[in-house]
Amino acid sequence: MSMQAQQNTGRERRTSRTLGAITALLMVGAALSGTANADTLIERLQQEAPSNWGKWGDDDQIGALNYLDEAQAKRGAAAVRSGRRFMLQVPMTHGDGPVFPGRTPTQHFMVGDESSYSSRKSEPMPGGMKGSDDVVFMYLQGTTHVDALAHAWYGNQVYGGVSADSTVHGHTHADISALGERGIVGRGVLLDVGRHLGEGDRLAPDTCIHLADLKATAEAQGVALEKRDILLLRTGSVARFYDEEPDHAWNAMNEPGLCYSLELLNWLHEMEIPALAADNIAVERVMQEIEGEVAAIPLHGALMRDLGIVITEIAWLEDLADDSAADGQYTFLYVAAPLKMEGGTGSPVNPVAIK
Ligand code: UVW
Repeated sequence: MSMQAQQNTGRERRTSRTLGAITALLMVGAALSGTANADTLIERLQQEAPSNWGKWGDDDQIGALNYLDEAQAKRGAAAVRSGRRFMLQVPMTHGDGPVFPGRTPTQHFMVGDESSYSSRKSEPMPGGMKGSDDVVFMYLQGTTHVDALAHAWYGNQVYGGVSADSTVHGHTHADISALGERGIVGRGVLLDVGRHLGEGDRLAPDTCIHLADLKATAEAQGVALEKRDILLLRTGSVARFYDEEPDHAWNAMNEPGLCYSLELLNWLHEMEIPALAADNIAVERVMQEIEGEVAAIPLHGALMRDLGIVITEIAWLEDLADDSAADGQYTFLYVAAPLKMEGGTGSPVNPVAIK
């Protein structure tokens, strides 16, 4: 088979898997809207759940990042012992890498390189210097990324109670640039749930992570969780993608992740957790059964829209986890700077953990 034919076959396979995943989501959406139009499952569930709307004023756009003040930056810095650094982004690779079904991986194109000069399309600059240029086309969620608080909502309102019309043609409220102005800096804690509760060192597909699992993992690691900690949840899922599914359209539907519960939401609220990051596609399980009904990414609504908790997805936690298992230190200074993409739904990010 020619390379072109192989590429076409691969593309067709990916397209059909992507369409399958989207169809599954649409079917779930149709089922939900068919049964519960103005009163969806997530709306009903969230009536009992905690909310941070109004806590930092009517115009607030950064939610629980308000908790991350100077004192929290100093608390994070106090966790640094050796100075070892861990970069938590997955590689950005042309046409490859884990993305949510329906999104395409990063496309990277060279605009100018040595071939521009050897083909005489360009001339060196006066004095002889040469240079390269390139462009990317990518989903802002197409690699390790931070989501804007208004990126996910239910009903007609986004974070803070602002109309969902504010999302049209670019977010005018709670976009990613608001988080980019603030940055995410504080004490990070790795909860290696995969290593402590998984098979081998990874959680099996379809595993729900509950509050009790987070607490059991912290206890097994000998780490005391404190108010305003930034929590990094390792499932082993991104590593599984690279080991077992080099095709970008991974089976995101049955990835392990957090599962919705009021108990979890109340705990996150009481602990004033500002941000969560995970090595899976959605932090939570994509499809969840709650009270006999199916919901897709319900925690996106509960965390971002209602609590203003900032989430980071597709994080690379393997090196940090190995190092932490070796030295028993699961706390560190965590620093992540989303890009100031005005009106954007999210931002690629390369978070840094410094131990
Ligand atoms: C999904 O969970 C769909 O990913 P994101 O939050 O990046 O949109």
